[in-house]
Amino acid sequence: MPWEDRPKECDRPLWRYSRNPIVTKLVVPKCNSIFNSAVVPFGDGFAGVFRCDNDCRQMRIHAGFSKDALHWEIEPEPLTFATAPDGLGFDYAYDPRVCKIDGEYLVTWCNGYANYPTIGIAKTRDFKRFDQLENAFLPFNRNGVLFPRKINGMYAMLSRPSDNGHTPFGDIFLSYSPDLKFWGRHRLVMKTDMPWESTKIGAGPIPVETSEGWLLIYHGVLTSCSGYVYHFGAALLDLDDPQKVIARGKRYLLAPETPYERAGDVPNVVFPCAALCDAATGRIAVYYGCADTVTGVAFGYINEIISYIKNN
Ligand code: BMA
Repeated sequence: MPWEDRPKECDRPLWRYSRNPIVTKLVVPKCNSIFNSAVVPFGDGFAGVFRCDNDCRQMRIHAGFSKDALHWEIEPEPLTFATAPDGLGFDYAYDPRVCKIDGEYLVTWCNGYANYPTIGIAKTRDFKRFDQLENAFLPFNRNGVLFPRKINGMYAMLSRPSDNGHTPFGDIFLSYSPDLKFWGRHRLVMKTDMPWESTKIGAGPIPVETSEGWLLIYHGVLTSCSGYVYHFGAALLDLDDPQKVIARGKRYLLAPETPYERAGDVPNVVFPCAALCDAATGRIAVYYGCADTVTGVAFGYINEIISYIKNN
């Protein structure tokens, strides 16, 4: 996985790659912006699903491939589905996550159905052919994030019930499914809390399984005089019952700071959607959208993030 050591002057739990942004609109023709995107290890390299808004400002998702997870080749055309449940529309797609589970890759995203946002799901083995499954929930919902293994025999997904607009509220909920088709046993996990996350929160990358619990990195939004400000924070959830929050950081992990996070189509946004981890070294690389325009990556150590959550 990609890596860069912590710069000497940095005393934070995450630090940005010095060559951010790693993906810009130049990789895809007729593109407006590439951000809020998900990557996973694949074969002897990496694959991903990228949010590419086109120059009609339609929101689409595209597959991509990379040898080093920093330089990406992204398919020029949006991904399409080889099969889809009858009657399931596909008006728009954004903010994908990719989860490897039982040898398959499951993609979740904010899926426009009847022009309302909800959680779409598709599966792929090769990032070429995608088969769409049923939407997980009724509208309105966003930020559907699967756990990377079944929990007590069930698929588990975090999500953020919302509205049809820019949603001035939102907490993280957990739902279970025996078959990826029918979802239920919906439970609250976390509500908004500290000022940096006081407007709404939503799950980010696929949770990382650690000996201390599931490490959940999530986005938290503050409403400022000039609009929303997106940060990321972290919490630890119980391994067997992720509805239980073991610890939650009161301080944010990362806030918009650099010019590419401060300025863009939507200023002051850092929006995490994926993480690559190396168990041997404890390293994590978090992929995040910057100002709804480009994609960046930040590095850290999982044990330091866990200590940061517990100590703050
Ligand atoms: C959210 C989503 C994200 C976006 C963010 C900031 O509601 O639409 O895709 O990054 O707003 O604009």
